[in-house]
Amino acid sequence: MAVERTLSIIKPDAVAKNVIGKIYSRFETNGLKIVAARMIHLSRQEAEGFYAVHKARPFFKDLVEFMISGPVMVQVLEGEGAIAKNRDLMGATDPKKAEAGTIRADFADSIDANAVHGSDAAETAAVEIAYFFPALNVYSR
Ligand code: RTP
Ligand code: MG
Repeated sequence: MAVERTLSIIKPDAVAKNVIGKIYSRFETNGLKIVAARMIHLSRQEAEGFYAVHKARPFFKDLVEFMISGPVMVQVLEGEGAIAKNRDLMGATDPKKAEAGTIRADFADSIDANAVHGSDAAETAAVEIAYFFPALNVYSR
């Protein structure tokens, strides 16, 4: 399997719960390396731009409000099959439907406050990584 990069965000609910380290540990023990990271409090414009694909959806306004409700931790994860692997570790969008042992099953409260974001395909991963990290600030290792 090819080595890939994916964009991960630890959302405001999980940052507020003080579980950044616990979530990082899941990445590390499952072969995903953190090759870039920064904490940021998104502006409304940044959150709307990031989730622009969902602009027409009924949950868009609530999603943006939630994403700007506090700081988030943004990281690039690198590893074999990183995009699908991160999605597997995250679990289903709705934590009630997420498999036991996944990040969302263990740390998320609701479909709105669901602890983490992960890119869903190679194309979106490339766009999302570029959205937050200039190439020089990603450290392949
Ligand atoms: P994410 O983009 O945050 O990683 O989540 P995802 O791929 O699992 O889900 P996606 O369909 O991309 O939706 C983005 C976020 O919008 C909220 N959402 N609410 N009420 C609803 O039906 C609904 N559907 C989606 C979730 O917070 C989801 O993470
Ligand atoms: Mg998504």
